[in-house]
Amino acid sequence: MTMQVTLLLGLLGFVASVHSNSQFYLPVDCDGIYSHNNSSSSGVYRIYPGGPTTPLHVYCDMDTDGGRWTVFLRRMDGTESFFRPWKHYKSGFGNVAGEYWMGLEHIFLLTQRKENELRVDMQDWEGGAASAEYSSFSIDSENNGYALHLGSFIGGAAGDSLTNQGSAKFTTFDKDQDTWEKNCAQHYLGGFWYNACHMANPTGMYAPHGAIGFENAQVVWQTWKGWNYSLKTIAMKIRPVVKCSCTQ
Ligand SMILES: [Ca+2]
Repeated sequence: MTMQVTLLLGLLGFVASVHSNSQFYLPVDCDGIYSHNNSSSSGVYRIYPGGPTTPLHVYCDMDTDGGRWTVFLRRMDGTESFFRPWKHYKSGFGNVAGEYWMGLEHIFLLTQRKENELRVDMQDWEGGAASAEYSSFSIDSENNGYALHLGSFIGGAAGDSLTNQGSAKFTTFDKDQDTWEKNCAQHYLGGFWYNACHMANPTGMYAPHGAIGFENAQVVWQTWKGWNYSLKTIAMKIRPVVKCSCTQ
């Protein structure tokens, strides 16, 4: 009897909270959060790219160039290891308030739902910052190697280091889908869309610039800082493309 009452009260409480809270909604991405409340600030939010039963915590960038960005990769202080196996890159790892990888399965679900654009923001160790922007970004399912489909480079002072890898499948040290005779992830210490192998290595070894001797295995964006420079921060983020309904 007591249990039934408790359950009933709990249920009533739930119904009341849903009822009194007009903000009860299930955003698919950070764009959905922004659409619901355009004064939302950058930070960690819960989204539902896989449906109502599978919430996912992500970092939303609500500041850069109009905001609405769902961040799927963030490096900022070296606290997280990115030299990880396939299953980790598939499901995601890290701390969404700090360094993390969202997970290929989640990225796949997000990019299947809407047409997205890609922005890559990065900082060096001297106070400089730059970005690279691409018109579209999506990936295939695991059955097709989570192959990347990258649109055109549309701007940003960092330059275009990603078109080179724009149709690559994803490779980790324990799953070689690159076009090199060896394994790019083993050699360059990350997990990424490598071909043979890269001009961009955002998941490479994190270190203060100059702290490690070997080129290319660091956090590289070649067209901005060259092969032998490990970036201080890098973030990869997507948002739905806004279709222009204006008349020409
Ligand atoms: Ca290979």
